[in-house]
Amino acid sequence: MTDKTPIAIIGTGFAGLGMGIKLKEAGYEDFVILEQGSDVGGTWRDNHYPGCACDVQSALYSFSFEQNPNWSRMYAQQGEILDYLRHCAEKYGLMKHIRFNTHLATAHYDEQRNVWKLETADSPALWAYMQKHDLKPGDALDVNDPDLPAFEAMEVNILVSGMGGLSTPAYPNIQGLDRFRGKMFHSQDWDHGYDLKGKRVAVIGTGASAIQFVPEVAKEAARVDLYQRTPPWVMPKPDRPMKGWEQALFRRVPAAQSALRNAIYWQLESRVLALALNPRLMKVAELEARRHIRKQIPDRTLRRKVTPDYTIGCKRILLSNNYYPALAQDHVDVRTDGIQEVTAGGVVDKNGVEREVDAIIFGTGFRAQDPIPHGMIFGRGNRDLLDAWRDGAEAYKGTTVHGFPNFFILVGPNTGLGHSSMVYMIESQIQYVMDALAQMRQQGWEAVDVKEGVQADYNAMLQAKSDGSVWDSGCNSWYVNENGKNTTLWPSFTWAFRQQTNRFDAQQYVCETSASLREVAGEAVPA
Ligand code: N01
Repeated sequence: MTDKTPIAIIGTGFAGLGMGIKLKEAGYEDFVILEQGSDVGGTWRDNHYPGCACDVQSALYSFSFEQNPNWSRMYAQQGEILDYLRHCAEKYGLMKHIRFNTHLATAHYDEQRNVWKLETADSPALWAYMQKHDLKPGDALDVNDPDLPAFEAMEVNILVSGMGGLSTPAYPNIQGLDRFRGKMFHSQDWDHGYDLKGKRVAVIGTGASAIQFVPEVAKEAARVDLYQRTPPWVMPKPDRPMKGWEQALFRRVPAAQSALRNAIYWQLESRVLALALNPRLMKVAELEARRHIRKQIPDRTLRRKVTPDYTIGCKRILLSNNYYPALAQDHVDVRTDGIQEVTAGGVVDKNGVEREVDAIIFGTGFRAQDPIPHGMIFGRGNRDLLDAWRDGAEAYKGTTVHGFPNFFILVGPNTGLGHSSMVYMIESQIQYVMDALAQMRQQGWEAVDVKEGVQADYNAMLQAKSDGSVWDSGCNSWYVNENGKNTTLWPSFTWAFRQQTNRFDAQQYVCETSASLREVAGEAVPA
């Protein structure tokens, strides 16, 4: 690897921007960030539904090296987090590296030349094409279709994915959805131009997104039918505006904000004792969640409907002070009979009762099990990453995948968290990638590919750790795949992940120099 290693990063969320910032800090200038949108921000740009906010305290849900003394609340709302990310991109000089409106269509690893060959498309043109052909994000593209917008080619040595694990919306497979003549949209594609005032609205899903937007929809709509398949456990959200004197203190004494950050970190981290090590301890949290229901919902029938029957923590624990009060209103109904079909004008439940609605909003989450679309990333032997992941996504330290050299996945398999800040995990992974790049440069390695057995052993260890944890306690969640394999969550303390990723462990990789690569290609190697 030379000093001028061309690197491509995909995405400008916390992961992509954080990676760019650390590259610049280390003196790398020759890198590009591909961004399919026209602004930075990743999930915090794409999710802008009413009520969208973070459920991790902002003092922790932010870069350790760029603390923000001006957070207006303990838990910032979407707009403020997006502004923070814009500020980071500007402050650290990343804007000139970002190619906006550029969608990565395919990435093929060229084994002979040790480069990733990328094809990108102009995203507005591509989205117009997808709309015309009724394709959804994540659907495979027919590269032979002459209608498909032209792709541009580029080559890089290192490819870093900052695409995130929860970016492709999941739509329910309900009969008749295509017949519906009213308005339909997913929480991630909120149509702010659609006026909900006085409308009859069906909401499908009761996850982290829905519990934030349902209270806002209920303020406007004439009626809300909330179709709940599984109730979530919801705890009180200890949110409040930050006080003027606190912000002034954080500005003048940054160590005070670091102290708050540390306190939050260790408080959240202590939950791992129950989540991962001894789920019986979750009873304490369950008692608090039950108290929350009793306090906020007077009606016994509704209380019963919203009370889960699985161990708290098995699915993500949600935080809200206004979700239950929203459900307790007369014009909001929690429907638990399931959906049989959708008609042109409404939703039919499994008892055959049809309820007319003007709009259906999907709070049905994301395709967490296939976070990277099929047909996008091709490693050695032209193998599609999703084929390598047929039995469930897996990586080594959540970051590298055997057969996909020089490809690093931020927010990769088993790096997700149910209890703390993803920014902490992202920073850990970035440190690992930076050390990999430094060692590649020092040693003259052109390709690093994690050994197959190393990846297998690592994943066996992860699954063993997940067994017996709360995530393994029998509920249905996006954390595990249909075979019960934990493909998404880091099943331990986050500081343990940081220890693992502190240094790039080259001995676990096949590291190739140009000479050995040329040998592989059958070329004569000069003495
Ligand atoms: O999605 P979800 P989300 N028929 O997958 C239901 C992050 N996040 O967008 O539980 C009927 O949690 C499904 O039902 P069930 C966070 O990591 C973070 O809400 O599968 N219902 C469930 O109720 C979160 O975990 C923040 O039975 C169907 C819901 O849809 C992740 O994003 C804020 C259905 C999906 O819930 C995803 O959250 C928001 C069907 N066919 C989100 N299919 C922060 O604050 C699905 N459902 C950081």
